[in-house]
Amino acid sequence: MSNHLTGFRARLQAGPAAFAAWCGMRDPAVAETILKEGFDCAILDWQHGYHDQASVEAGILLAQACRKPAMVRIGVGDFAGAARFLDWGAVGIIAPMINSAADARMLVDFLRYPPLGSRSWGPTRAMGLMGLSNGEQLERANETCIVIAMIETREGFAALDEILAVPGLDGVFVGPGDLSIALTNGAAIDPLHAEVTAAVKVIAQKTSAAGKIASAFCPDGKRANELAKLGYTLLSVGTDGFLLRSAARAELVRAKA
Ligand code: 3PY
Ligand code: MG
Repeated sequence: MSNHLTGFRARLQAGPAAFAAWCGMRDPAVAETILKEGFDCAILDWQHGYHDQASVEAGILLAQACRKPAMVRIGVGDFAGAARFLDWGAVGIIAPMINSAADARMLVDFLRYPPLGSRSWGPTRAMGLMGLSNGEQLERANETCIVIAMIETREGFAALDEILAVPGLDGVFVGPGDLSIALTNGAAIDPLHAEVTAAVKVIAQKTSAAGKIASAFCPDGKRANELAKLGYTLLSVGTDGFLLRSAARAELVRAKA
C-alpha cells in the first residue's frame, strides 16, 4: 500500500510531471498558501532560502497537513543534515553541486540504509507521518526515499553519465542559474541562457536513457511547461518570493492604471 508520501518516488519515475512549490521563506504559512493552489509537492530551500531548522520541520508538517510531500534542497555537502531532514519526514533530498560519481556515491551512502548505503537509524517522525512501523520503514525506506543530485557545474555536467550510473541515486536536478554561470565562465547568470537550454535537452535524453528521474529548477511556469514536454517529471515553478513579487507587481500596475 502506498500513500501520497510513500508513493511519490514512483510518481516521479512514471510521470506525469509533478510541479513543485519552491519554498524559501521561513514562515510555513507561505508554503501552505502556495501549496493549496494545486502544486504536487513542496521543495524547502535550505541552501539559499531563509530557513532555520524549526521552519524546515514546520514546513514538512504543514505540507503533510495539505497531504503533499515535502523535499528539502540541502546545503553543499551537508549529507548528515540531509539524513536528519529525512528523519523529520521529508520524502526526498536534492543535493547541490554534485560534481562526480564519488560525490553522488557519498550522498547515497548517507541517505540509504544497507545494502545500498549506511544511513543511521532514527526516523521516528518520518515513520509517524508515513504510517510505517520500524520493520516497514526499514523494508521500504530505500524504495520510498528520493535521492537527487543537482547538476549545475561544468564538472557535474561532464560527469553526468557516471553520476547517473550510481546505484541508489534516483536522478538529477538541473540548477540552471549556477549552470549558466559555469557554462559562460562567469559572464552571465541566466537560467534561460541558450547554453543551458542545450544542456537541459542533453540531460533529459541521458537521464531517460538511464531510467532515472529528470528534474529541474524553473524560473517560471513557461519554462516548467517546456521541460515537462522534454520528459522532466519534477519541476519547480518560480519561487515563493517570485510568485509574491510578480503578483504584487501585476496588481499594483492594475491599481495604478
Ligand atoms: C540554480 O539555478 O543554480 C539553483 O540552484 C536553483 O535554485
Ligand atoms: Mg544552484
